[in-house]
Amino acid sequence: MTSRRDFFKLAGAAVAASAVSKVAMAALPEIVSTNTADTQSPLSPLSGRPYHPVVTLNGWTLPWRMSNGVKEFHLVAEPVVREIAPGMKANLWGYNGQSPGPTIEVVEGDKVRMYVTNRLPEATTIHWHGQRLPNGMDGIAGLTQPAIAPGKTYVYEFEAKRPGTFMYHPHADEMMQMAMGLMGFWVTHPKNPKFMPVDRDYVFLLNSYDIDPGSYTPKTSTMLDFNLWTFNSRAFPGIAPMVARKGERVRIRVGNLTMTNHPIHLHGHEFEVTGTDGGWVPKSARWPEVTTDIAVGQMRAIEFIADAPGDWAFHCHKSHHTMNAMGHQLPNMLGVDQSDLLDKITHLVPDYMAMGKSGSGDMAEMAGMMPLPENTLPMMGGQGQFGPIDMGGMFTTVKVRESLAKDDYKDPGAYQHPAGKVAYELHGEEPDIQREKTPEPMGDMEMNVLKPMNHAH
Ligand SMILES: [Cu+2]
Repeated sequence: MTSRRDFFKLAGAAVAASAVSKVAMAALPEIVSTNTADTQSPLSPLSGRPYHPVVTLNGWTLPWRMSNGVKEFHLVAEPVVREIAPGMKANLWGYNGQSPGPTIEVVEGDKVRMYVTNRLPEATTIHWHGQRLPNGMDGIAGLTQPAIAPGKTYVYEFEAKRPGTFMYHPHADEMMQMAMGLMGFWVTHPKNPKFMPVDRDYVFLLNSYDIDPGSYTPKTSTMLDFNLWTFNSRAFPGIAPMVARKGERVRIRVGNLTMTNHPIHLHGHEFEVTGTDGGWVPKSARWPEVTTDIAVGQMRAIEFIADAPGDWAFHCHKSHHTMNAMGHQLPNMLGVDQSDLLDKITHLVPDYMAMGKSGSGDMAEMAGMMPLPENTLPMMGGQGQFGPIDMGGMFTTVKVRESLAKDDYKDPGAYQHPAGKVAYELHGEEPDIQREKTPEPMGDMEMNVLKPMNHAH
């Protein structure tokens, strides 16, 4: 396995060149940043209390230093280039090289010091969403602190009192700064490492952007009409799968920082909501689900036993959220015969393809064949072992395998289905079905009942 160090580029040179004074920076924790959107291995604690680290989907955890019993982290708010999926990059604002920023992991009772350096062109703050802390550490520009001007570094100090699932984001020019991707995940592990143990603990944020096909920078005044729906600023097919060995207990923690709710749906398993913004849900209060709605500003932790091997879809159930930018302004061409039109257009645009007559699935097949504007993802893309996958946006898979090492988070490839366990094409005759009339029709209406022959009555 590649060591985490390989992923980090130390940004010392960049610090000296920035508006931040070198002398002031000398006493701060080194700035660790990354330039990859890949899921990085969990960061096992080297000091402090033990815990089972989380894995950030297409993200990473920020290392810290201990200073007189205080865990110190250094977040740098700055413009970044984020690969949304292969073939598309976005100019976003993030922390330490990526958007979202790195995940912060601490333990209940830890004393925490957060250094926040602003390399954005405008003032910012960080709000530690959901935390119990002194009011003056809550990060609301104007209300609880002065805004952090460009080039300045502020310090937040508090004790991580409550174990659970949190987020961080600016509370200064929020509409702009969150639409540009300034956000990150925060996990406070319980002091007792045996409390609610799981084998795999995945975390990610739901985010959305409005980036016109062919452009790189989000439109930040959009209220509802976002066109890119992402898990941790990645769109399918750019989102890594979440993997588990058969029988493992898996937790997935999701925070929603978009402007709408997302019913998140897992195939092939039932899960329980075990945690919310407010803390852990007692066993007696949990109920089984296969879809849970996550409202704006909420966090949900779901848990299940990964007992069914396979490549199981995991996605937002709003179908427009599993589709990329190109799909949102198409007319419905179902049943429209375009052959006449095609003749005429081909004279003008030789590459023109008439699409949509029998649905829009052909968009997925054409992905890669059809010329798209530069820096634009097809509306749906991704290739499965049986063909194109008609999905984009908030879609990935949970891959459950019979054997997998404890610390193995790599994509194990496509699931090898047992013989006879895949839906198959019918060849030859239709199954023998007897059509029989109900003896007493209701009024004038006659009802036909389909009755399989081999069914006992
Ligand atoms: Cu959604």
